[in-house]
Amino acid sequence: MSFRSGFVTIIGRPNAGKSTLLNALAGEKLAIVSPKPQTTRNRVLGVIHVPKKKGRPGAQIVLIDTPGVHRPGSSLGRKMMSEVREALNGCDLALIITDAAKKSDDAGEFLLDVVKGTKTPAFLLLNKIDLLRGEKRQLLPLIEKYSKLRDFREVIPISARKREGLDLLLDKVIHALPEGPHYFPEGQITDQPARFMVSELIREQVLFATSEEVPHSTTVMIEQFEEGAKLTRIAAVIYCEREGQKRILIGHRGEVLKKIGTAARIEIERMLGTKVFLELFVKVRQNWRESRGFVEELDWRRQLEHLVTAEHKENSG
Ligand SMILES: Nc1nc2c(ncn2[C@@H]2O[C@H](COP(=O)(O)OP(=O)(O)O)[C@@H](O)[C@H]2O)c(=O)[nH]1
Ligand SMILES: [Mg+2]
Repeated sequence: MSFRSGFVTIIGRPNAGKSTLLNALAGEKLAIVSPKPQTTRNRVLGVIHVPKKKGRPGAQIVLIDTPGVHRPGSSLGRKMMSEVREALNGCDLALIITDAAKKSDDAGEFLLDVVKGTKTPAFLLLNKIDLLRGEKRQLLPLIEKYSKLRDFREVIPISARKREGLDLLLDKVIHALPEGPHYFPEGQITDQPARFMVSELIREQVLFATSEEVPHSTTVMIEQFEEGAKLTRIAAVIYCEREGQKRILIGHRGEVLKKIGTAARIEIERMLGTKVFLELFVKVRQNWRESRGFVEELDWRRQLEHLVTAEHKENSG
Protein backbone atom coordinates (compact mmCIF):
# COMPACT_ATOMS: atom_id res chain seq x y z
CA MET A 1 0.00 0.00 0.00
CA SER A 2 1.51 3.31 -0.96
CA PHE A 3 1.51 6.57 0.89
CA ARG A 4 -1.70 8.61 0.84
CA SER A 5 -2.02 12.35 1.18
CA GLY A 6 -4.37 15.20 0.53
CA PHE A 7 -6.14 18.35 1.60
CA VAL A 8 -9.25 17.93 3.72
CA THR A 9 -11.51 20.89 4.47
CA ILE A 10 -13.75 21.06 7.53
CA ILE A 11 -16.94 22.99 6.79
CA GLY A 12 -19.95 23.79 8.93
CA ARG A 13 -22.05 26.36 10.70
CA PRO A 14 -20.56 28.52 13.44
CA ASN A 15 -20.16 26.50 16.66
CA ALA A 16 -20.56 23.06 15.07
CA GLY A 17 -17.17 22.05 16.50
CA LYS A 18 -14.84 22.49 13.53
CA SER A 19 -11.89 23.87 15.48
CA THR A 20 -12.37 21.32 18.26
CA LEU A 21 -12.18 18.56 15.64
CA LEU A 22 -9.04 20.03 14.08
CA ASN A 23 -7.32 20.24 17.47
CA ALA A 24 -8.42 16.72 18.44
CA LEU A 25 -7.15 15.19 15.21
CA ALA A 26 -3.91 17.19 15.25
CA GLY A 27 -3.36 16.43 18.94
CA GLU A 28 -2.35 20.08 19.45
CA LYS A 29 -4.13 23.33 20.01
CA LEU A 30 -3.87 24.90 16.58
CA ALA A 31 -7.14 26.79 16.51
CA ILE A 32 -8.80 28.66 19.31
CA VAL A 33 -12.17 27.37 20.51
CA SER A 34 -14.95 29.17 22.32
CA PRO A 35 -18.71 28.88 22.80
CA LYS A 36 -19.10 32.11 20.79
CA PRO A 37 -19.99 31.89 17.11
CA GLN A 38 -17.42 33.13 14.61
CA THR A 39 -14.45 32.46 16.81
CA THR A 40 -12.42 31.32 13.82
CA ARG A 41 -11.80 34.10 11.31
CA ASN A 42 -9.05 32.69 9.16
CA ARG A 43 -8.35 29.43 7.49
CA VAL A 44 -6.30 27.30 9.90
CA LEU A 45 -4.19 24.50 8.61
CA GLY A 46 -3.16 21.43 10.59
CA VAL A 47 -0.89 18.71 9.27
CA ILE A 48 -1.49 15.20 10.58
CA HIS A 49 1.27 12.69 10.05
CA VAL A 50 -0.14 9.17 10.29
CA PRO A 51 2.32 6.26 10.52
CA LYS A 52 1.73 3.12 8.53
CA LYS A 53 0.10 0.25 10.38
CA LYS A 54 -1.33 -3.16 9.56
CA GLY A 55 -4.05 -2.78 6.96
CA ARG A 56 -3.50 0.94 6.60
CA PRO A 57 -0.95 2.90 4.59
CA GLY A 58 1.03 5.79 6.02
CA ALA A 59 -0.56 9.14 5.30
CA GLN A 60 -0.34 12.86 5.57
CA ILE A 61 -3.63 14.67 6.04
CA VAL A 62 -3.60 18.40 5.56
CA LEU A 63 -6.69 19.55 7.47
CA ILE A 64 -8.15 22.96 6.89
CA ASP A 65 -10.38 24.51 9.53
CA THR A 66 -12.56 27.31 8.17
CA PRO A 67 -14.66 30.11 9.62
CA GLY A 68 -18.29 29.06 10.16
CA VAL A 69 -20.49 29.36 7.11
CA HIS A 70 -22.86 32.31 7.49
CA ARG A 71 -24.33 35.01 5.29
CA PRO A 72 -21.72 37.74 5.32
CA GLY A 73 -22.74 41.21 6.48
CA SER A 74 -19.42 43.04 6.57
CA SER A 75 -16.00 43.19 4.94
CA LEU A 76 -14.74 40.83 7.63
CA GLY A 77 -17.64 38.43 6.95
CA ARG A 78 -17.07 38.50 3.20
CA LYS A 79 -13.40 37.79 3.73
CA MET A 80 -14.30 34.85 6.01
CA MET A 81 -16.64 33.35 3.41
CA SER A 82 -14.11 33.72 0.63
CA GLU A 83 -11.71 31.77 2.86
CA VAL A 84 -14.31 28.99 3.05
CA ARG A 85 -14.84 28.82 -0.71
CA GLU A 86 -11.13 28.93 -1.41
CA ALA A 87 -10.50 26.08 1.02
CA LEU A 88 -13.26 23.99 -0.53
CA ASN A 89 -12.17 24.44 -4.11
CA GLY A 90 -9.36 22.14 -4.92
CA CYS A 91 -9.39 20.07 -1.75
CA ASP A 92 -9.54 16.27 -1.95
CA LEU A 93 -12.26 15.76 0.63
CA ALA A 94 -14.74 17.90 2.54
CA LEU A 95 -15.88 17.10 6.07
CA ILE A 96 -19.31 18.66 6.53
CA ILE A 97 -19.84 18.86 10.27
CA THR A 98 -23.13 19.54 12.03
CA ASP A 99 -24.13 19.94 15.65
CA ALA A 100 -26.34 16.88 16.08
CA ALA A 101 -27.39 17.84 19.59
CA LYS A 102 -28.96 21.11 18.58
CA LYS A 103 -32.73 20.93 18.88
CA SER A 104 -33.50 22.71 15.65
CA ASP A 105 -30.79 22.16 13.10
CA ASP A 106 -30.66 25.58 11.53
CA ALA A 107 -28.19 24.51 8.89
CA GLY A 108 -28.60 27.82 7.13
CA GLU A 109 -29.35 28.07 3.44
CA PHE A 110 -25.87 29.33 2.88
CA LEU A 111 -24.26 26.14 4.18
CA LEU A 112 -26.74 23.96 2.29
CA ASP A 113 -25.89 25.88 -0.90
CA VAL A 114 -22.19 25.41 -0.30
CA VAL A 115 -22.67 21.68 0.36
CA LYS A 116 -24.89 21.25 -2.69
CA GLY A 117 -22.73 23.35 -4.96
CA THR A 118 -19.45 21.46 -4.65
CA LYS A 119 -18.46 18.28 -6.41
CA THR A 120 -15.71 17.58 -3.92
CA PRO A 121 -16.21 14.16 -2.27
CA ALA A 122 -17.67 14.68 1.20
CA PHE A 123 -18.31 13.00 4.53
CA LEU A 124 -21.15 14.04 6.81
CA LEU A 125 -20.06 14.26 10.45
CA LEU A 126 -22.71 14.36 13.17
CA ASN A 127 -20.90 15.98 16.07
CA LYS A 128 -21.57 16.31 19.80
CA ILE A 129 -23.12 12.85 20.15
CA ASP A 130 -21.90 12.89 23.77
CA LEU A 131 -24.89 15.17 24.42
CA LEU A 132 -27.44 12.73 22.97
CA ARG A 133 -27.35 10.21 25.85
CA GLY A 134 -27.66 7.22 23.57
CA GLU A 135 -30.63 8.55 21.67
CA LYS A 136 -29.04 7.96 18.31
CA ARG A 137 -32.45 7.87 16.62
CA GLN A 138 -32.38 11.64 16.87
CA LEU A 139 -29.76 11.55 14.13
CA LEU A 140 -32.06 10.11 11.46
CA PRO A 141 -33.90 13.29 10.42
CA LEU A 142 -30.58 15.11 10.14
CA ILE A 143 -29.08 12.40 7.96
CA GLU A 144 -32.16 12.42 5.78
CA LYS A 145 -32.09 16.18 5.36
CA TYR A 146 -28.46 16.29 4.27
CA SER A 147 -28.63 13.18 2.12
CA LYS A 148 -31.27 14.87 -0.03
CA LEU A 149 -28.72 17.49 -1.00
CA ARG A 150 -25.98 15.25 -2.30
CA ASP A 151 -24.16 11.97 -1.91
CA PHE A 152 -21.97 11.50 1.12
CA ARG A 153 -19.24 8.87 0.97
CA GLU A 154 -19.62 8.30 4.70
CA VAL A 155 -21.90 9.43 7.51
CA ILE A 156 -20.08 9.29 10.84
CA PRO A 157 -21.36 10.22 14.31
CA ILE A 158 -18.55 11.69 16.42
CA SER A 159 -17.79 13.65 19.54
CA ALA A 160 -14.89 15.96 18.79
CA ARG A 161 -14.68 17.00 22.42
CA LYS A 162 -14.73 13.47 23.89
CA ARG A 163 -12.72 12.10 20.94
CA GLU A 164 -15.36 9.51 20.12
CA GLY A 165 -15.44 8.08 16.61
CA LEU A 166 -12.22 9.80 15.61
CA ASP A 167 -10.21 6.63 14.94
CA LEU A 168 -12.88 5.42 12.57
CA LEU A 169 -13.00 8.85 10.95
CA LEU A 170 -9.23 8.90 10.48
CA ASP A 171 -9.29 5.46 8.83
CA LYS A 172 -12.06 6.48 6.46
CA VAL A 173 -10.33 9.74 5.58
CA ILE A 174 -7.08 7.99 4.75
CA HIS A 175 -8.86 5.52 2.52
CA ALA A 176 -10.62 8.35 0.69
CA LEU A 177 -7.34 10.13 -0.08
CA PRO A 178 -5.35 9.58 -3.27
CA GLU A 179 -1.77 8.38 -3.40
CA GLY A 180 0.35 11.44 -2.95
CA PRO A 181 3.52 13.14 -1.77
CA HIS A 182 4.55 14.49 1.62
CA TYR A 183 3.29 18.04 1.28
CA PHE A 184 4.94 19.11 4.51
CA PRO A 185 8.11 17.91 6.23
CA GLU A 186 7.72 15.49 9.13
CA GLY A 187 7.39 17.52 12.32
CA GLN A 188 5.62 20.50 10.80
CA ILE A 189 2.08 20.67 12.10
CA THR A 190 0.82 24.02 10.87
CA ASP A 191 1.64 26.83 8.47
CA GLN A 192 0.67 29.57 10.89
CA PRO A 193 3.56 31.69 12.14
CA ALA A 194 4.01 31.73 15.94
CA ARG A 195 3.34 35.46 15.82
CA PHE A 196 -0.15 34.91 14.48
CA MET A 197 -0.91 32.07 16.89
CA VAL A 198 0.02 34.43 19.71
CA SER A 199 -2.51 37.00 18.51
CA GLU A 200 -5.14 34.25 18.39
CA LEU A 201 -4.38 33.12 21.95
CA ILE A 202 -4.88 36.70 23.12
CA ARG A 203 -8.12 36.98 21.15
CA GLU A 204 -9.31 33.73 22.72
CA GLN A 205 -8.98 35.26 26.20
CA VAL A 206 -10.84 38.36 25.01
CA LEU A 207 -13.66 36.04 23.91
CA PHE A 208 -13.77 34.42 27.34
CA ALA A 209 -13.63 37.69 29.25
CA THR A 210 -16.24 39.67 27.34
CA SER A 211 -19.75 39.21 26.01
CA GLU A 212 -22.40 40.55 23.62
CA GLU A 213 -20.97 42.61 20.80
CA VAL A 214 -17.50 43.09 22.27
CA PRO A 215 -15.96 39.78 21.08
CA HIS A 216 -17.03 40.39 17.50
CA SER A 217 -15.80 43.97 17.57
CA THR A 218 -12.35 43.00 18.73
CA THR A 219 -9.21 42.06 16.92
CA VAL A 220 -5.58 41.72 17.98
CA MET A 221 -2.46 42.93 16.28
CA ILE A 222 1.08 42.06 17.39
CA GLU A 223 3.37 45.08 17.44
CA GLN A 224 6.49 43.55 18.94
CA PHE A 225 7.64 39.93 18.91
CA GLU A 226 11.19 39.23 20.02
CA GLU A 227 11.92 35.58 20.65
CA GLY A 228 14.82 34.91 22.97
CA ALA A 229 16.10 31.56 24.21
CA LYS A 230 14.56 32.09 27.65
CA LEU A 231 12.26 35.09 27.31
CA THR A 232 9.97 36.27 24.54
CA ARG A 233 8.92 39.92 24.55
CA ILE A 234 5.53 40.57 23.06
CA ALA A 235 3.51 43.75 22.72
CA ALA A 236 0.02 43.58 21.27
CA VAL A 237 -2.83 45.95 20.58
CA ILE A 238 -6.42 44.90 21.11
CA TYR A 239 -8.55 46.91 18.70
CA CYS A 240 -12.21 47.53 19.38
CA GLU A 241 -14.75 49.75 17.69
CA ARG A 242 -16.00 52.13 20.39
CA GLU A 243 -14.93 53.92 23.57
CA GLY A 244 -17.53 51.97 25.57
CA GLN A 245 -15.98 48.68 24.42
CA LYS A 246 -12.54 49.96 25.35
CA ARG A 247 -13.79 50.69 28.87
CA ILE A 248 -15.19 47.15 29.11
CA LEU A 249 -11.95 45.60 27.87
CA ILE A 250 -9.86 47.54 30.35
CA GLY A 251 -12.32 47.15 33.23
CA HIS A 252 -12.42 48.77 36.65
CA ARG A 253 -8.82 49.64 37.54
CA GLY A 254 -7.61 47.61 34.58
CA GLU A 255 -8.85 44.34 36.07
CA VAL A 256 -10.30 42.85 32.89
CA LEU A 257 -7.23 43.60 30.79
CA LYS A 258 -5.04 42.18 33.51
CA LYS A 259 -7.04 38.96 33.57
CA ILE A 260 -6.85 38.67 29.78
CA GLY A 261 -3.11 39.31 29.87
CA THR A 262 -2.34 36.77 32.58
CA ALA A 263 -4.42 33.99 31.01
CA ALA A 264 -3.03 34.67 27.53
CA ARG A 265 0.55 34.77 28.81
CA ILE A 266 0.18 31.30 30.36
CA GLU A 267 -1.16 29.88 27.07
CA ILE A 268 1.57 31.60 25.04
CA GLU A 269 4.29 30.31 27.37
CA ARG A 270 2.93 26.80 26.92
CA MET A 271 3.01 27.15 23.14
CA LEU A 272 6.45 28.79 22.82
CA GLY A 273 8.17 26.93 25.65
CA THR A 274 9.78 30.14 26.93
CA LYS A 275 8.90 32.70 29.58
CA VAL A 276 6.88 35.53 28.13
CA PHE A 277 6.76 39.23 28.87
CA LEU A 278 3.41 40.38 27.49
CA GLU A 279 2.25 43.97 27.15
CA LEU A 280 -1.31 44.69 26.05
CA PHE A 281 -2.81 47.96 24.82
CA VAL A 282 -6.42 48.72 23.92
CA LYS A 283 -7.19 51.07 21.04
CA VAL A 284 -10.37 52.19 19.34
CA ARG A 285 -10.58 51.92 15.60
CA GLN A 286 -14.08 52.82 14.45
CA ASN A 287 -15.79 50.29 12.17
CA TRP A 288 -12.60 48.36 11.51
CA ARG A 289 -14.68 45.38 10.36
CA GLU A 290 -15.99 47.48 7.47
CA SER A 291 -12.52 48.54 6.40
CA ARG A 292 -11.25 46.27 3.68
CA GLY A 293 -7.74 47.62 4.01
CA PHE A 294 -7.55 46.94 7.74
CA VAL A 295 -9.13 43.47 7.45
CA GLU A 296 -6.49 42.62 4.84
CA GLU A 297 -3.76 43.96 7.12
CA LEU A 298 -4.85 41.51 9.82
CA ASP A 299 -4.22 38.54 7.54
CA TRP A 300 -0.91 36.98 8.49
CA ARG A 301 -0.23 36.01 4.92
CA ARG A 302 -0.38 39.72 4.07
CA GLN A 303 1.76 40.54 7.09
CA LEU A 304 4.36 38.04 5.90
CA GLU A 305 4.45 39.76 2.52
CA HIS A 306 5.05 43.08 4.26
CA LEU A 307 7.88 41.63 6.33
CA VAL A 308 9.53 40.14 3.27
CA THR A 309 9.15 43.38 1.30
CA ALA A 310 10.51 45.44 4.20
CA GLU A 311 13.51 43.13 4.54
CA HIS A 312 14.06 43.27 0.83
CA LYS A 313 14.02 47.08 0.92
CA GLU A 314 16.42 47.12 3.84
CA ASN A 315 18.80 44.80 2.07
CA SER A 316 18.70 46.64 -1.19
CA GLY A 317 18.63 50.14 0.29
N1 LIG B 1 -20.48 18.59 24.14
C1 LIG B 1 -19.71 18.83 23.10
N2 LIG B 1 -19.30 20.08 22.83
C2 LIG B 1 -18.51 20.30 21.76
C3 LIG B 1 -18.08 19.24 20.92
N3 LIG B 1 -17.31 19.76 19.94
C4 LIG B 1 -17.26 21.10 20.17
N4 LIG B 1 -17.96 21.44 21.27
C5 LIG B 1 -18.12 22.79 21.85
O1 LIG B 1 -18.82 23.63 20.94
C6 LIG B 1 -18.33 24.98 21.01
C7 LIG B 1 -17.88 25.44 19.64
O2 LIG B 1 -16.74 24.70 19.27
P1 LIG B 1 -15.73 25.22 18.15
O3 LIG B 1 -14.78 24.12 17.88
O4 LIG B 1 -15.18 26.58 18.49
O5 LIG B 1 -16.76 25.38 16.94
P2 LIG B 1 -16.50 26.02 15.48
O6 LIG B 1 -17.11 27.38 15.53
O7 LIG B 1 -17.24 25.12 14.53
O8 LIG B 1 -15.02 26.03 15.24
C8 LIG B 1 -17.20 24.97 22.03
O9 LIG B 1 -17.72 25.39 23.27
C9 LIG B 1 -16.79 23.49 22.07
O10 LIG B 1 -16.20 23.13 23.30
C10 LIG B 1 -18.53 17.89 21.23
O11 LIG B 1 -18.22 16.90 20.57
N5 LIG B 1 -19.33 17.77 22.32
MG1 LIG C 1 -13.75 27.54 14.78
